[in-house]
Amino acid sequence: NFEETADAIEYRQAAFGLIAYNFGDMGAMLKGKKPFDAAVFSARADNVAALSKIPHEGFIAGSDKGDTEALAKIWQDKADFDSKMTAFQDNAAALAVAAKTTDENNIKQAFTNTGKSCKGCHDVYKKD
Ligand code: ASC
Repeated sequence: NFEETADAIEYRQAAFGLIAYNFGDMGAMLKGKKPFDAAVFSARADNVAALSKIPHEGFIAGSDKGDTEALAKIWQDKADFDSKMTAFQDNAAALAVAAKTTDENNIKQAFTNTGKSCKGCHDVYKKD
């Protein structure tokens, strides 16, 4: 367990930073900003799927106070927040599965679904 809310905030932010790096690189490949490398793409999708399980534990009570963009609304609508986090994890797991195939449409759809999970939660629960 975390000693202080600052530790919980740091923990979840570290995971989100790694998720953003891995997901961003996948997006660069899908958007043609760099060559598509199936092995790298799949490894990054595996990373995102594993990392997606990390942040939730860091959203402890009171950790809307501090160096964070997390809104207090998270703890007011905790059940909805939790279900959005689970949906993100499910989408990320599906993306990791899709990334092991050569079905480009399926990969792109799974990537889009995962990105929507990110944005859907940020729109409601993250400061602008
Ligand atoms: C990213 C990133 C996000 C999401 C979101 C998807 O690469 O840093 O927060 O994708 O923009 O819509």
